Amino acid sequence: MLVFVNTDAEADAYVEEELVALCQAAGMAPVGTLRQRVNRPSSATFVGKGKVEELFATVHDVGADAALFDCELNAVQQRNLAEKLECRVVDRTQLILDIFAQRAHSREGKLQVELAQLTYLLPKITAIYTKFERQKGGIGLRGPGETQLESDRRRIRDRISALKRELDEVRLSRGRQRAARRKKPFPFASIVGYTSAGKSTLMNALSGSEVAVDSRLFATLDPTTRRVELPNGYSVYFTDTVGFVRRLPTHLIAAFRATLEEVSESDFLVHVVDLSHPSWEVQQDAVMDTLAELDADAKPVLTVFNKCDKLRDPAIARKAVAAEPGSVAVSALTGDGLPAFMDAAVRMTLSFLTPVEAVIPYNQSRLVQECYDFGRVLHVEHREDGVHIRAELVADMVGRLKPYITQPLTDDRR
Ligand SMILES: Nc1nc2c(ncn2[C@@H]2O[C@H](COP(=O)(O)OP(=O)(O)OP(=O)(O)O)[C@@H](O)[C@H]2O)c(=O)[nH]1
Ligand SMILES: [Mg+2]
Repeated sequence: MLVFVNTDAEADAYVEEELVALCQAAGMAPVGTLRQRVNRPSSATFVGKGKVEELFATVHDVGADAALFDCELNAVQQRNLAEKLECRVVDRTQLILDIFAQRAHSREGKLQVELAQLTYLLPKITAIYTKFERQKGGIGLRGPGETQLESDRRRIRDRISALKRELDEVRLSRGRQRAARRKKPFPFASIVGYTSAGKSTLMNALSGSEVAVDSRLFATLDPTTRRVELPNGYSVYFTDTVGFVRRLPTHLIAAFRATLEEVSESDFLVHVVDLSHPSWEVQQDAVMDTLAELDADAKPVLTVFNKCDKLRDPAIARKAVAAEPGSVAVSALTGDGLPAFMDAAVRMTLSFLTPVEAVIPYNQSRLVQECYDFGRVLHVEHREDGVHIRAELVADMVGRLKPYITQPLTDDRR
C-alpha cells in the first residue's frame, strides 16, 4: 500500500510513478494508493487519526503486507503506525536501502550498504524495542548491568566502527589506484545521472565494456573505469557509477563515500539525462542537488541528452541542446549521436591541456619522451641548441617543463 504525503498536485503523477518503480525494484508489487496533504505531521503517526483509520481499512481490504510511506518517518511514528495498521511500515529511506542491499554484490558495496543500514537503525532502536524487549535477558551477551537495549546498541556501534575501519581501507586502496592512474596523461570523467538514465548503456557503447544494463532502478552499484580513445588520439578514463534519485538518503551518500569519491575526484562529469522521461527536468535538478552534496557541482559538466530514439518529436532534442551550451543529444542504445559526443569529449579534454613551446636541452632528453606520455606532441625538431617541441600538456607536465618553455601556444596554432 503506497502512502503519499505532503506532495503538491503538480508533482503527484511523477512522484507516484517513481515510487512504483522503486517498489518494483525492491521486489514488491503495489496494490493500492492513498494520498494526504500533511501540513504539520503528527508526532505520533505522521498522518492524522482519521487517515490512520482509513488506511487500516484499505490495507486489510486489499490484503497489503506493508504500508510504504513516501517520506521520512521517525522511529516513534513508525512503531505507532505498525501497531495501529497491524502491518509492516516502511519509509522511503528504508525502501531505497532495501534495493541497495539486494543489488550489492561486491565486498565494497556490501560494506557500504550495511553501514548505511546500521546508521539508519541506530537512532531508531530505542523506539523499536518494546518495554519487554528492553529488559529481557541476553545471557552471555551483555556486560554487567547492561539491559538488552544497551547491549544491542553497543553491538551496533561496535559493528559500525568496524565497518568504517574496513571502508577506510577500501578508500585508501581506491585512492592508490587513482593516484596510479593520475600518472597517466589522460583526464578522468565520471558518468553521472538519474538512475536508469542510461549511464551503463553509454559506458558500454563508448568502451565496448559489458557493464550490466537493466531497466530496473539502481542496476549499477560498483564503479567501473575504462579508457576510451578519442578521435584526436587522446584518451579519457570514464567511470560508470551508481545512479542518483530524488532525495537520495543522506545515510547512503555518507556510507557510499568510497564509491562516490570517484565522482568528486574526477576532472569533469558526463551527466546523462533521459530526455524521453516526462519529468527529465526534475531528474536533472535532483542530480545537480546530489552533486552539490558531494561538493562536485563546480566541476565542468558535459550534458548528454539520452534515449533520443524514444522521442516522438525530434525538435525536443534540438531545443534541449540549444538551451544547454556544450550539450549533445544521443541514443546510447542505437549509437546515434555518439560521434558528436566524442567531439564534445575532445573539446572537454583539450580544456585540460595547456599548449606550450619549449626547447629541451639534449641532456634533458627524457623530458621529450615524457611530453609524449603526458600530453600530445604536435611538432618536434632536433636542432643544435636542443629539441624544439610544440605540445599540449597536462598541468603537471607543464610544471616539469617550465625552465625550457619558450612561449605558450596561442589557440590558432594548435
Ligand atoms: N530506448 C532507449 N533505451 C535506453 C537507452 N539507453 C538506455 N536505455 C535503457 O534504459 C534502461 C536503463 O539503462 P542503464 O544503462 O542500465 O541505466 P543506468 O543509468 O546505468 O541505470 P542504473 O545503473 O540503474 O542507475 C535499460 O533498459 C536500457 O536498455 C537509449 O538510448 N534508448
Ligand atoms: Mg548502470
